[in-house]
Amino acid sequence: MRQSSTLIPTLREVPADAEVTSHQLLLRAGFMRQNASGVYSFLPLGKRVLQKVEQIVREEMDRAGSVELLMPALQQAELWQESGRWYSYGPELMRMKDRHSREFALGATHEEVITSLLRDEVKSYKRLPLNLYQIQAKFRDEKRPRFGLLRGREFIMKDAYSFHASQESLDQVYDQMYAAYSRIFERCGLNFRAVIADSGAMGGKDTHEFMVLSEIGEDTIAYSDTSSYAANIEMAPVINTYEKSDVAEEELVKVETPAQHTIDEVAAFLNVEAAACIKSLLFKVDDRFVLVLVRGDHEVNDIKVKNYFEASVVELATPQETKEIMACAVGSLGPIGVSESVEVVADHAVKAMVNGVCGANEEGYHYTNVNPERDFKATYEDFRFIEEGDLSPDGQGVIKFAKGIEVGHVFKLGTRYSEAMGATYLDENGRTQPMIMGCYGIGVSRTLAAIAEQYNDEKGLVWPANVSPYQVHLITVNTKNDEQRELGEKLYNSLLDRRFEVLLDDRQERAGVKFADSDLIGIPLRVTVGKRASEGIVEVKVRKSGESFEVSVDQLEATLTELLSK
Ligand code: 9G3
Repeated sequence: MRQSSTLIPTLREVPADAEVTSHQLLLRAGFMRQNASGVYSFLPLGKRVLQKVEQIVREEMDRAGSVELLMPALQQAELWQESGRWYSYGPELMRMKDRHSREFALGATHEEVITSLLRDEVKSYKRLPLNLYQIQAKFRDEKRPRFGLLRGREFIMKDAYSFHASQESLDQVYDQMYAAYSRIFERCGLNFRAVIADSGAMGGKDTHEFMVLSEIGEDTIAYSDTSSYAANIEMAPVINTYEKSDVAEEELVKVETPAQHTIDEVAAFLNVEAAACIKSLLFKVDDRFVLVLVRGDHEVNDIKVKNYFEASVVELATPQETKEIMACAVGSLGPIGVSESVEVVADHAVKAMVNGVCGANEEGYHYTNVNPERDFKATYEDFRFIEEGDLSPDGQGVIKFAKGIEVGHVFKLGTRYSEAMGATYLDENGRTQPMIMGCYGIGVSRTLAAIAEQYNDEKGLVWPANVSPYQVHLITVNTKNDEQRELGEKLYNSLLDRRFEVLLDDRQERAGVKFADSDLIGIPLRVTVGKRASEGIVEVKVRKSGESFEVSVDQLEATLTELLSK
């Protein structure tokens, strides 16, 4: 491609509202432009990188036995009404009406569409398993689009769906897709971890997220410092190793704690550790209220609460609801004397507490010498967030945290959609069964941004060869000089003949501008045709290491091939 005839609008200055490196550089290097909040155009260089990532995804999906198809973005509301999700999703699901006022969703994901297709087209167990995928734009009306392509409202996703007549068959395909995902992210040059995840609203049990390690990642990964254990902090279980101390249980005492509300205030006021206090939070779990207790130095993990109650909505009770239900404000809540209508659950750590402190359910009062089982009843489970230093759930090493960008997510869905939508097959005994499903997503445009986030330096992007928009950036320093211009053209054509991917900078620009743009764009190898063109000598520069050396043109092709194979 000739730069004089393509569109690569590089910028000198850093765009104001771009907060993270990848967003800044993809804008400055002319890979993309924003159309609206969370909505982007991929300019020619960005489109070529997108194509490279998609090609890697296609090769690995085909190898894993997943077959490509293409479903519509326009999804009739009836399908989402059948699955129930028309009602359970809020403003994030983009909806519209057609000219006949019929309702549609803009595809945020395609479980409903693919399940209705299989329902119509597959009737016998002989046709299973099937594994189908697409690469397509998805629409999710994010409340706060941010970080460029990392959280957009229209983005490119590869989404695959598998259908099975048995759990074993699903387990097998799940493992094949898991392996394919590892190969995809390796080939993209990403430093990633597959982490045990929470399946959220999708139901089903096993699910893994593929996380690219990055300081700007929105997710927190809990990983073992000695084993391969890694989990999304949302679901990482905490091992119950608490031992009740044999200290004597003292008499319960009600004490005045005027205007002391937070754990830290109460602990300081009573001169005890936060770990000696019981933190009581009132949650609305679907349509009932639950008081959740954790030790004062721990945090309630609302995802664990949600999963324990198999609820669809778990939210902190509002101050108004708290007052109505507990007859006091948030800062004085406790488990003693709670009305029967409120279920009390507690994290395992609470059970091992002796002579603790808790709210008295009365403004300005707390109890001391609180002893679980003696003073209140509760159901004990794992309800807290795991913390750095906790034992790793696999029993090997201790937990450390890392931030991650989720680029992939694989689920064992089970029959949640096939039952809701009647996607059944006749098994070998002629009995009607719901298909067992898996689904597998990769954020393709998010992967592009994650690569840019991982591969850059102070001068700009530094693309790994596998996904770079071109392999070679060929620069003619002075296009007014006949020898340089002619050698540049000759090399351009001979490299194209040899199937190299070449971007030729044939612009009427100063050398400094050309080199600065080249550093910004980040193509792995640069060939400069300059002063020594008359001697048949060009300069080859490796973008990543900065090393450069002079090469005679008859050695150029071999040199480039050797450098690209590294
Ligand atoms: C929606 C909206 C947002 C959503 C969903 C639905 C996330 C939704 C989960 C998935 C599950 C898998 C197939 C590919 C892999 C991920 N956000 N999810 O279902 F209507 Cl607005 O998308 N789908």
